[in-house]
Amino acid sequence: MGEAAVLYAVGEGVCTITLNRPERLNAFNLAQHEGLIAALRQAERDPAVRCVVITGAGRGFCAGQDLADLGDQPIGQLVRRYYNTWIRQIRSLEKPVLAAVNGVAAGAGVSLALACDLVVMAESASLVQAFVRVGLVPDSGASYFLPRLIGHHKAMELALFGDRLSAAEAHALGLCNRVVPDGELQAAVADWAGRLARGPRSMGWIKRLISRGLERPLDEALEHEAYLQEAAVATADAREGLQAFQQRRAPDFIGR
Ligand code: T3D
Repeated sequence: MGEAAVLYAVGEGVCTITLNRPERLNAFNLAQHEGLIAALRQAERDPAVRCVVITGAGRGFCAGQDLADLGDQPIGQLVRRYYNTWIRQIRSLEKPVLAAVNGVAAGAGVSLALACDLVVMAESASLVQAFVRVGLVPDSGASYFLPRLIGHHKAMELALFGDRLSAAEAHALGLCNRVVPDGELQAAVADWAGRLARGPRSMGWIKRLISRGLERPLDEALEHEAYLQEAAVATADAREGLQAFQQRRAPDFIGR
């Protein structure tokens, strides 16, 4: 049997999901879709997982659809059944998800990174809105994420021309949180992921609130905040946070 298309590892509260088709720059075939969907499901269910990192094996992060292995499903079915599923999983997972963009991301590979809550890019990594280059339209949430993150005109420029955007350019536009030297990506990601994995239960609810922040009126946001604050204050982590503050020590959160 060949190597798994997606690798899954958990250590110290951090689940690392690695797309593992390096010879194709981790482009998606069915095995990789299924592996990613299963990995995200497992990360969601496992209480030991408090933060998720998604990265790619080899020199690429993810080159979008594998253009040499399109399978025989109609394209709409492929998009709805697979791409849309893992995008929704990432957005609804009540744990922070961090994209460690180790190399080039293209097409749906960019959408994969943008769907994550935090994006750290290696200096030599790049983003390509490749859809137009092959006569397609943005999918996997690209038309949703791009204008929200960078506005209509810049989103149109990237989507219409499909030019490669360096990590520095992506950072200047606000498409990633940080750019680090290639050799420091792993350590930088481990540092952030470790901090998130030691965070309180409320992190999942923070994600829920911020993710919906742009979509709804103030009154609805205020009510949802009040509702989730009631849930947060009832957690062991909130009790620990308060006690730690009073005792002038660092809190020891357990994620519940
Ligand atoms: O079913 C559907 O189509 C609907 C879903 C659509 C979602 C999408 O994501 S559509 C967009 C699909 N992706 C692309 O169009 C990207 C195609 N790849 C590229 O444009 C370039 O490879 C990159 C910009 C990503 C990287 O360029 P570069 O010069 O760094 O690498 P390379 O030499 O082009 O690629 C290295 C190898 O990876 C090469 O194989 P080889 O020659 O060494 O055997 C190349 O063929 C392979 N590769 C790269 N991208 C793909 C791929 N193989 C299959 N599918 C790919 N997407």
